Amino acid sequence: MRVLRPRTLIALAGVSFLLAGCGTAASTAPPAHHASHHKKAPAAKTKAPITPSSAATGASAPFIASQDPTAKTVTLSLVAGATIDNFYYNFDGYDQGNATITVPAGWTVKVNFTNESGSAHSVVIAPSVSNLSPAFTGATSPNASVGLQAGETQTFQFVASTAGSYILACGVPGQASQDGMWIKFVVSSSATAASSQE
Ligand SMILES: [Cu+2]
Repeated sequence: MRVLRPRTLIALAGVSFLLAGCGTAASTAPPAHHASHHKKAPAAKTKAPITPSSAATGASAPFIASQDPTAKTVTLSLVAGATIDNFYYNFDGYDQGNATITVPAGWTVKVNFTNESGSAHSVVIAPSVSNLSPAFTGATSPNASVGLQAGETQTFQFVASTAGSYILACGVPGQASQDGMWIKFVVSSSATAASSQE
C-alpha cells in the first residue's frame, strides 16, 4: 500500500495554486482549460474532504452505497465536485486515477450520480482517457458529453460483462484527458464482492 497524500494539504495547495495562477506570469498560470473553468468556478466550499482516517488506514473509499452478492448487484454513489480537490474535477474527492472501484465480472452496476460543483459533469465507464466510448452497453450517464448541471442527479445501470481495467471518467470533453477527472474501474474475474480503495 503506497503512502497516501494528505487531502487537506492537497486542497490547500490547490487554493494556493489558483491564487498564484491568477496574478502571475503566463508561465505559472494554470492550463488554459483549467483557467476557462476557473472563471466559472463556485466559491470554495466548506464541505470536508475525504477523512484522513480513511486514507490512512486504506479503508474503503466512498462510492459503494450497497451490494448484494446473491443478486450480483452493486449500487454506486458518485458525487462530482464533492470537494475542492483537483479544482473540483473529482468524484467524491478522487481524481487522476487515485482511487479504484472493483466489481466482479458479470455483476449489474447501478449508479446514482449527483453533481455538486458549478461546472457540468458526467460519468462514463470507458477504456481510457483517450477513448471515452462506454465500455459496456449503458455504462454512461445520459448525454455524457454535455453533462449534468449543479445539483442535478442521474441514474443509470449496466452489466460489467467483461473483466479488465477501465476508467470511470467525466465525459465532458477535456475533463478526463486534460483536467484529470477520472478514477480507475476494475472488472475482476476473481473478486466475489465489490470494493473500493485508494
Ligand atoms: Cu467533469
